[in-house]
Amino acid sequence: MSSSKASAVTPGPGLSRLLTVDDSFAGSQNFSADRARHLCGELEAGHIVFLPVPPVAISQEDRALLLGRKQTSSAYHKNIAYRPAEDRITGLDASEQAEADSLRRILREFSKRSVEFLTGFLAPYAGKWKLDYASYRPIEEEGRPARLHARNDLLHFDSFPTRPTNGARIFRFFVNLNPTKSRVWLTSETFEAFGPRFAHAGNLLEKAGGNQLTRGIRFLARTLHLPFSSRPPYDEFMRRCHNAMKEDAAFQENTLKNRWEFPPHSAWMVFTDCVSHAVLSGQYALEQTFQIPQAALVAPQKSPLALLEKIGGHPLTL
Ligand SMILES: O=C(O)CCC(=O)C(=O)O
Ligand SMILES: [Fe+2]
Repeated sequence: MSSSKASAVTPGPGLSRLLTVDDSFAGSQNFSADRARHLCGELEAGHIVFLPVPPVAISQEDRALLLGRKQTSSAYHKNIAYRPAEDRITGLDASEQAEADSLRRILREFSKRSVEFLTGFLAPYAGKWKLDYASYRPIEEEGRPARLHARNDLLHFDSFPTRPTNGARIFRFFVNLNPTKSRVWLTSETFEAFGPRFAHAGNLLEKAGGNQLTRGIRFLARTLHLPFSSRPPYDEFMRRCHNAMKEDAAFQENTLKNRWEFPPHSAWMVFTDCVSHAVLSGQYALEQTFQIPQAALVAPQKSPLALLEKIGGHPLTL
């Protein structure tokens, strides 16, 4: 990287690296087009961009409100999601409605500031992304009970069961709000290193793509502009891959891993569809998700969609 303000740690081929950018808080006027493109390329290849100083301001008052919630809301067990398109929050219990307005305001502002920052920082994506949900994550992740497929302490690539991306990529921006504790992640091999192996094993790609008949029906439906309500084969594959990874105890145990600690007040961003990741511990984080379409990528040929279509030899989107 040409900028003196970034450094990379290289843990090994096929594994995600960490790139530290320590002048991001200075404002997006600092980011040249070359630099933004370079960062997009690193992210798309499965690396983590780490910002020791978060570029998104959150006032002391709002921080206190978010951190104070846990003590006041004993019935609280879930993440809170914010849907920017509807300006709506979900995940609150009936007893928590009194806090709904201030939470919505805080998440709306976080979402807006994340977009403003990333518009300059990752300019190639600006305006082309689909703004997905933001979330507040107030629960301690260590020992958090969850169904196997919902466990985030097991390595996985992200796939949204209810929001298929149809080949667009899942990009996430996190801020650790915890005043004293790091958020701890594991990462392993990237999708490029590991996905194709997985696609071959267990005929996962075959199963996701359907047989020739389903492919034929899908083609016909598309040609005739008929609605065909199946999950796109790409999302079907990514979902199956996500589940299979979590079900595979030997993989979880034996795969090469790197451990990352994101300290209090730091931020990081990652394409979670190609960085195999697990969160081991940490409490109180904010997160904003974006779907980045193929057309906005700087290296679309390296996207999980392109890699899978090359292996499968047929389109995986609808
Ligand atoms: O909350 C985190 O740190 C990451 C959890 C995760 O893997 C996810 O939300 O998909
Ligand atoms: Fe995840």
